[in-house]
Amino acid sequence: MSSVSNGISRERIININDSLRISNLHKKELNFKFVIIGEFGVGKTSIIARYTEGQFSSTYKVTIGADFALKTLEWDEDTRVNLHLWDIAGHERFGSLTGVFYRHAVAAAIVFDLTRPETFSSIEKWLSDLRKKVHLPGGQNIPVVILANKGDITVQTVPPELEDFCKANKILAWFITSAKNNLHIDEAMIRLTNAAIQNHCNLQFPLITDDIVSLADEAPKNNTKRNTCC
Ligand SMILES: Nc1nc2c(ncn2[C@@H]2O[C@H](COP(=O)(O)OP(=O)(O)OP(=O)(O)O)[C@@H](O)[C@H]2O)c(=O)[nH]1
Ligand SMILES: [Mg+2]
Repeated sequence: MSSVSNGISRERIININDSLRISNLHKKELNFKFVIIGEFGVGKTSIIARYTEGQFSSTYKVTIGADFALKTLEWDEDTRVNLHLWDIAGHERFGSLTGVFYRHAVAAAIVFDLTRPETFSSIEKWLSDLRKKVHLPGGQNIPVVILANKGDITVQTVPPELEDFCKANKILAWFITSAKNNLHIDEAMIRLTNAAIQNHCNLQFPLITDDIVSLADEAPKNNTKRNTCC
């Protein structure tokens, strides 16, 4: 029997890897498309890069059209969740394309920049565009969180109207985030994922195969507590 430096045999490691591979094969996979929207320069791309790659760059590279990133979450023993994160350009010249980019989205994060008050004012415009152009298969609005980004720069106070805006518009939750300091991004994504799983379970979304995004199998709301798949 061959052995490796810590005394565990190579065969045993291969067996453990095989067991993991087999148990992974039995996992139910849920694929959710989330769209990340908001004015240019608020930090959408940076939030996604932080969440998916654990990186931050202070260089601003404008997103053209839309970009895409994948984050896989080992949600529980039986469920893997693949988040298809669509990074939608904030510049107005791409506004006419949003309907195409929103297609099949089951949740959204609207981002504004705490250091640029005008980006908070534009949240209403982004929300109304979203609610006009995308719905859940049952016709309901998709769940939305608001991210008050660049919380590392300013004293962490949000516009006083934010709370009322969220109540009036049935926003799931808001978070002060920082792509630079990795603040509350995981929490926000978990909140959205919980809502997506809950909706998926209630509505029994069909499997979508004509797009990169598919919604498979069956699946339940809370803060950062994880819902289990049904
Ligand atoms: N200090 C700080 N800077 C940030 C943060 N998030 C983004 N930035 C900076 O803000 C600038 C714009 O960030 P992006 O992520 O490119 O903004 P965007 O929303 O994707 O912009 P568009 O692609 O044009 O829609 C970059 O220089 C980032 O480094 C943050 O949390 N804190
Ligand atoms: Mg961008």
